[in-house]
Amino acid sequence: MTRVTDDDHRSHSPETGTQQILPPRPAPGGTGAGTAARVLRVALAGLSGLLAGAAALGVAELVSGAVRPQAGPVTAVGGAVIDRTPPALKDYAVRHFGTNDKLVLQLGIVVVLALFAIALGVTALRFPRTGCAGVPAFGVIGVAAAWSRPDRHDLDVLPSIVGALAGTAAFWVLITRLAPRSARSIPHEEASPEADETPDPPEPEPHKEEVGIPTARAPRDGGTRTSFDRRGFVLAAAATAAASAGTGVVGRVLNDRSGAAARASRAAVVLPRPASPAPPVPAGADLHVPGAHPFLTPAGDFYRVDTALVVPRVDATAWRLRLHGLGVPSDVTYTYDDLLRRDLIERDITLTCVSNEVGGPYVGNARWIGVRLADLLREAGVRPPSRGGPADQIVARSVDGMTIGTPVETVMDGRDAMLALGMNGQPLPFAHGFPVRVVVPGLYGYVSACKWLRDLQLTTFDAYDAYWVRRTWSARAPIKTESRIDTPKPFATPKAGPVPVAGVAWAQHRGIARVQVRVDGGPWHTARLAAEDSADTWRQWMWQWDATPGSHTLEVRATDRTGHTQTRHRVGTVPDGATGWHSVVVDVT
Ligand SMILES: Nc1nc2c(c(=O)[nH]1)N[C@H]1C(S)=C(S)[C@@H](COP(=O)(O)O)O[C@H]1N2
Ligand SMILES: [Mo]
Repeated sequence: MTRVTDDDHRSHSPETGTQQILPPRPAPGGTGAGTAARVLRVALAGLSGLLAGAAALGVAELVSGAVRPQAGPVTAVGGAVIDRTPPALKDYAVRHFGTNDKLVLQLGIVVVLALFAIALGVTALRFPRTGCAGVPAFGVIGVAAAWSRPDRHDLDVLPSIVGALAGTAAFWVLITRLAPRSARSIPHEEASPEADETPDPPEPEPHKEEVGIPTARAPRDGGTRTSFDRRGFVLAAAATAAASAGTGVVGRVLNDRSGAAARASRAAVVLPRPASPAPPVPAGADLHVPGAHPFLTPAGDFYRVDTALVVPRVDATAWRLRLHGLGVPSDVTYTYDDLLRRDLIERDITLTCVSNEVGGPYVGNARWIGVRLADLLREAGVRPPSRGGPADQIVARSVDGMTIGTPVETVMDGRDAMLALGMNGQPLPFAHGFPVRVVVPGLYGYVSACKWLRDLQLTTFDAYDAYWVRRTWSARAPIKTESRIDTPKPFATPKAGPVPVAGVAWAQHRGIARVQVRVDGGPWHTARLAAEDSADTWRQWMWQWDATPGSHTLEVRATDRTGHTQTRHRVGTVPDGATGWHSVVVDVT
């Protein structure tokens, strides 16, 4: 250890245990300039922490560009947070932030990180080693998060490790620039007590023993002890900021380019004419009531619910699907072209998320093109349980580690369960599962609609709990009969007289038989139903209301073709979907 002593204040003090770069308190009668310098130094220490954090993230982004976008620390930590989010909170987030929940989560992580980085910087003024050790601690969190993801790759830990190293180095360089001129190095936290012989002089506070990590070789100006290497700090700070921005931008570009092959593979897809086309949508399926949702949901407006902070971009030419498990004599592997060359079916199917609260937006209707899943299963030797098959659950796995369990019986009962390749006439959008996803009419998405599919495994419900089932959601979840008022909107102020009340109702695979509306708890009125496309799609409805001035409550309920009328009983979305009647309060003028 190199021992450096102070020139103008020979250090005679015992180690008191406080290690600091803070200048000693100004002697009585000290100047206000000294105080200002201290404040400045604290601010710059905070800035040092921030810049070091930025450097860590920038470098991590760069490295993730070489690994994969999902490996970036913010994404990894965000993913790990999602994995551990209690169902009620996840549901709350989905509802209140909508599809922005992911942005909110990542911003939250960055804000927390920034606050801690500032705190570390300020801490380092007094405890430089502790402060510096805090930076790698964040790296450890990033590594642990990346390692805990269900879809982890070995190299996923690299961005956090390299980022933390870079951040620590930047932190050290910046913090040491803030050391008082007189203290030409950083104090040692476990300094040796060699200097203990001499008693502690009362004031100024003794200068601490130091190890030889020199600060910038600033000329000994014999100035006050509140001075530090300003020029060195400014240069180091500017360099760190530039390096953070540079690495961050290059990392972004690399991460973007990593999707190029996937984009090219999607652009090259030509969906063939389906062997079994969907019948044309009946003319009367869309009532075109202003303010009501269209019968077919454009892909760009289609709700999106998933745990992916970075949308997986899969190269269809390299994609493989493996089908295996209980009752499958030998594994089968399919390429994208294998599926594309088969007889394809085209169907209109309404998807619904179990997290959709009564009246909520997480439901959409699209025209899907794909391979009938039951055909693939039968060819592979799978029999449904009712025919003596040993597997009652088919577990779909995605490239991002999602697992979704679906009853084999349901997939093979004759409904149009499919491996979808196309949505509304186009290859699947990346956000909706390109190259291949599952669609099963009548089941909530979390038990059927696996996006970015890569593996299908036959097993049993006893043997395996899928992702959301491990998080207290029900293992089996048929979609409940529901209806929604789309117009008028809540707290609308329509004029007295005829007001169209309209919306949608759905009971996929059972079909909607009737929709009723009532005002202020009065008698039920039967709404006019739009033409039915299929039992697997939602159905628009409309009722002409003769509105009278004042505040009114509109309520809707649907009855499906099994004769079941939507229950009034309100339950939340956990564990298997919300129930209750949707109501809207309006103020007629
Ligand atoms: N890989 C993957 N697939 C997934 C999910 C997911 O988080 N990851 N979410 C499921 C849920 S909960 C729903 S409701 C549907 C939503 O499909 P969409 O985003 O195309 O509307 O996708 C399902 N498939
Ligand atoms: Mo969902």
